Amino acid sequence: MSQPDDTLRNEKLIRTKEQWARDGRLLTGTITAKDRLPPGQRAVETWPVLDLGITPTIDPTSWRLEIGGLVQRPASFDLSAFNALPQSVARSDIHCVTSWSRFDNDWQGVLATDLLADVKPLSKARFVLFEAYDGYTTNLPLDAFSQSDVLLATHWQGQPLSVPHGAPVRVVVPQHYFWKSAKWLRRIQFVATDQPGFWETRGYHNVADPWAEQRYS
Ligand SMILES: Nc1nc2c(c(=O)[nH]1)N[C@H]1C(S)=C(S)[C@@H](COP(=O)(O)O)O[C@H]1N2
Ligand SMILES: [Mo]
Repeated sequence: MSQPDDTLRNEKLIRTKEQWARDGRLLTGTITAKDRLPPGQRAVETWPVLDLGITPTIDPTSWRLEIGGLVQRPASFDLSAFNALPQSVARSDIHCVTSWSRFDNDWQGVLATDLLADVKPLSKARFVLFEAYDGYTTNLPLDAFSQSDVLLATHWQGQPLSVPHGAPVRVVVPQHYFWKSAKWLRRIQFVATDQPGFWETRGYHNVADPWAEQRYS
């Protein structure tokens, strides 16, 4: 075995690295955005508006949220009945399939778990379909809708949701791409068989896990 030839060592590079170690270079002591960004995403500060281009006009007095299908207690909430459900806050990140993510959104509204306790899905119910006032639809397994961070939101960062972002009530499903989070929510149907929604029938992934980069089917 031959000895390493010390004269070939890059002394300059070694000195530089030793200096970096003394300086603590690249140590920031902070968790970087990268740890919170799913693959292919970039963080944004502003909150973009994305939809089909139709912003429905919703009269608050005639607004209803219909809960139907495979539930023990179907419901038609008007705004005051909806607001009488238990209120919660939850902080989460938004991941949009168009590659932006927005961290630390403070939502207020009704947790999906609290709604489920009220309407009591039957054991046959396996999926939920969301229908919105602009005609948009999207679908989720009941298991995904039952996560503790899912809510029907009325407020964002302490303020009532704006109409372009889905007022009076939108869905927020943080662990999925944001197209699963229906704005201007009108109806939730509990069903036994999955039924792909607007984007799910147009080439988008049915599951939509951003960490697995399930953008397209
Ligand atoms: N009712 C309704 N909900 C919707 C949509 C829509 O067109 N109509 N677009 C979806 C898509 S593709 C995205 S990315 C998010 C955008 O929500 P934002 O405009 O509040 O950012 O809403 C989702 N929910
Ligand atoms: Mo989207």
